[in-house]
Amino acid sequence: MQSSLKKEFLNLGKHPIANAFLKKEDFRNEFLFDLKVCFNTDTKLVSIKEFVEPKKIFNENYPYNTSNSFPMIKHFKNIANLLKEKYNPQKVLEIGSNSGPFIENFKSDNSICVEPCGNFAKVTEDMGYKTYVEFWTTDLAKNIKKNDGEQDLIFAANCICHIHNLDDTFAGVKNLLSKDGVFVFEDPSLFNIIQRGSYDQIYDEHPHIFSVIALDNLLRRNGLKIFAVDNLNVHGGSNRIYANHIDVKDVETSVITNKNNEIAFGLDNFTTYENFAKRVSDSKSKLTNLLKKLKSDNKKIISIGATAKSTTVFNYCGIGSDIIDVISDTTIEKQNTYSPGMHIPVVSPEKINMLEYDYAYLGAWNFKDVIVNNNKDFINNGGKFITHVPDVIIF
Ligand code: JHZ
Repeated sequence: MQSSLKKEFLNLGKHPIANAFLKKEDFRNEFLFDLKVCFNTDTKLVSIKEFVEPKKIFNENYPYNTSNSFPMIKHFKNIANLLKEKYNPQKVLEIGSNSGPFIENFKSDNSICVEPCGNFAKVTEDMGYKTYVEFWTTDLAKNIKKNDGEQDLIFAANCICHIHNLDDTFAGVKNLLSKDGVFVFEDPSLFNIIQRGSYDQIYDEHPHIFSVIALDNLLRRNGLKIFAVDNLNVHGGSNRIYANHIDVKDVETSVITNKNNEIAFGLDNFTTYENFAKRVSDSKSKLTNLLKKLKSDNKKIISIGATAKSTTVFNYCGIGSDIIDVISDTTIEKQNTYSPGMHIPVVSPEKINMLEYDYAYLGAWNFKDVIVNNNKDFINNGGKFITHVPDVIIF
């Protein structure tokens, strides 16, 4: 896709697969790639330069279980109910259904899942949903149309920005969506990332980071258009995009407002990205200086949430187990492993006595309120949190 128009603005160095938590015996064979980020001056799309082969990331060992981030279960129940009320879809398809927190709100006899990670496909299959254990492509869309007919609601959360070929992705949706059908998808917002300086949302799983302006360009050239946008708080700020066939319905004001805000902020302008790169480099210096100083004062530091985001921070900033003793995470699949690249041990929160730690770095800063609320004893004991979003601070 028009690679000649891609201008690089950020180089985060060598990175592992952000969710490939590993055992000691696999350290030697760890896969690394160059994490660089580009801006396409034609479509305005922000993408990473070197894509990682999807099968290396999304396979039967994929550990990110949406249902483990407890607030997300409620989030998906709410949106499922809202979509039922608004559109009353007869047939529903979810692309990237993971462990099923969205689809479980729809009847299994008229709902279909698409999920390339075998471990999670089995979960929705066991729940009674027909599940295609495949990557989303136009070919698959054609196959589903043949077997199951057109779909009235096609939903995807934190999935479309994972797919390399967006033209093929949107052409597939166009092909399978019924005449008055809606395509609803949510992904982290580029606007929020640039505003908050959360460069850690850039990693192999996110080959693209979406602005509304770029998405509108890409959808339109594939026969779809955005008719509404919701701004969400989840994952540090996401956009929920409502799209339909290009010739249906009027465009709501939320689309125009979002596009105008993005343009006023400069998301269509390369200089904005050059400035962001400077902020990222400053954030690295501040965070590493702070952590090194605390360590030289003999402070004990834990990180909460073995996130894909913290993989980016630790690898970019060179933060290893000499600085962070341990990472705690509620996901069983991540426990008793080591973090990708920097090899910090990951353990269950149940194995941790938070009162032994002086500082807790928020690897899952997007769940700050939940984490702070769950750690009252740590705070009462004098424990402090550290975050780098939107700025490096102790609180
Ligand atoms: P969380 C994921 O990124 C990956 P990550 C993915 N690629 C994507 O697109 C984005 O989300 C949007 C744990 N936890 O949701 C659970 C605690 O330990 O921020 C999770 O492992 N204690 C699909 O990995 C992790 O933190 C807690 O109290 O950056 C949170 O991961 C809570 C609330 C969570 O996504």
